[in-house]
Amino acid sequence: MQKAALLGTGSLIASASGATSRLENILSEPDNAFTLPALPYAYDALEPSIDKQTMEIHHTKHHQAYVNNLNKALSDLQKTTDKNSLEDICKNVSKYNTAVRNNAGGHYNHSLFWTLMKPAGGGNPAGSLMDAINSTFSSLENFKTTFSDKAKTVFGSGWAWLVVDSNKKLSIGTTPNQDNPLMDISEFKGTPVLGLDVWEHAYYLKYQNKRPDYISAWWNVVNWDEVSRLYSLVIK
Ligand code: MN3
Repeated sequence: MQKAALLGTGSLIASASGATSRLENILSEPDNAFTLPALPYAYDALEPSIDKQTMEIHHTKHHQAYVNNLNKALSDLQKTTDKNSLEDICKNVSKYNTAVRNNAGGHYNHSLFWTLMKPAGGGNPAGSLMDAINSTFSSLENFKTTFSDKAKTVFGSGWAWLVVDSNKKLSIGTTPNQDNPLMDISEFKGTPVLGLDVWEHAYYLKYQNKRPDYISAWWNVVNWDEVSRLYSLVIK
């Protein structure tokens, strides 16, 4: 029964190497019809850190709604000659209305978020990212504590981020709602390499009001390989 149910959602699940899962493919998708990217793992793959029901609702309902509402908001603008990528829209979001801002952010943030997790994740980053974390934050433990503290204190809904800033330095910050550090309107700017969704919809079914417990458990599913890969792309 479990297996049949999983197979039934097969179209939403691609292999980790699937082209649709790569963030850069999603970022360069033209704006005439954004689509929900496949999850690179099954809905129950991040158990027990993140439960199956939360993952399924988060992906098929919340993320799908951002995609649908972004397409609707862009078609309402009737800019039929524009084929801006998701990255272009985020970087120039001040030229758009609130519906585009909220839903382009929602689509970008979640597309990134799924790729930053994997079953049996956690552990340590490798190579140049680990060196940069050590030199910027003294140690991985200190980095995780600082990042977690930022995530815990986001008031209401929002995201915590590790970005590479304009000086190619690592920096930790937060954004409200579905804003992100790529956006020209954001006070906190940079290219995200790690992001954590601290909206209640990301954790409430399992953790209720205990956001710190969700954050602690999330470190066990962080996909450091992908964070390191994104970091390498930004600093090269
Ligand atoms: Mn979310």
